[in-house]
Amino acid sequence: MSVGTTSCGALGWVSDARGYRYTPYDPENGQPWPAMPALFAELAREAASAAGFEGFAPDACLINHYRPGAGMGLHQDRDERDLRAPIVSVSLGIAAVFLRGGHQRSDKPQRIALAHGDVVVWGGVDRLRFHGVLPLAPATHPRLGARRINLTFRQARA
Ligand code: MD6
Ligand code: FE
Repeated sequence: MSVGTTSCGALGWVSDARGYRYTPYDPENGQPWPAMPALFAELAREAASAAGFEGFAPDACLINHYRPGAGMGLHQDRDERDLRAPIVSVSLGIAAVFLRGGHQRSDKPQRIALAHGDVVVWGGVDRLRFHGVLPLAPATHPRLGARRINLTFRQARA
């Protein structure tokens, strides 16, 4: 089971034969990505600020859609230009187990439960930790049904 991905904001995340990168256009339709709703950007800025990262100004929001059985392998997020900026992650829908690893892929990850409405700020000395999501257990959320949506706000360009 895989994760469905799209984006909003000035830049979106694309993976194809040329690799992984941020682009201003959605390759599926050649159009700019939908604008990032102002309320989303504000929420991300406030969450970053509450965690000690002032002036966060996201230009990309990745939207990942999971069904039960889907998960995400351990990875680092290092394609943003300035790694001093944090990433703000918002989880919606059914619960997930987030894996918070170390700075080596082989470091044993800590398991963190993420529920609807949870916000994680991922920055500073922790910005390059390996992390992932265990395959989701079957469940149904009253608002979103049998799915999880994760929004990650990034400063990709600045
Ligand atoms: C997810 N999140 O929660 C996947 N990356 O579905 C991530 O890969 C992630 O939550 C960077 C920073 C925060 C994250
Ligand atoms: Fe990530």
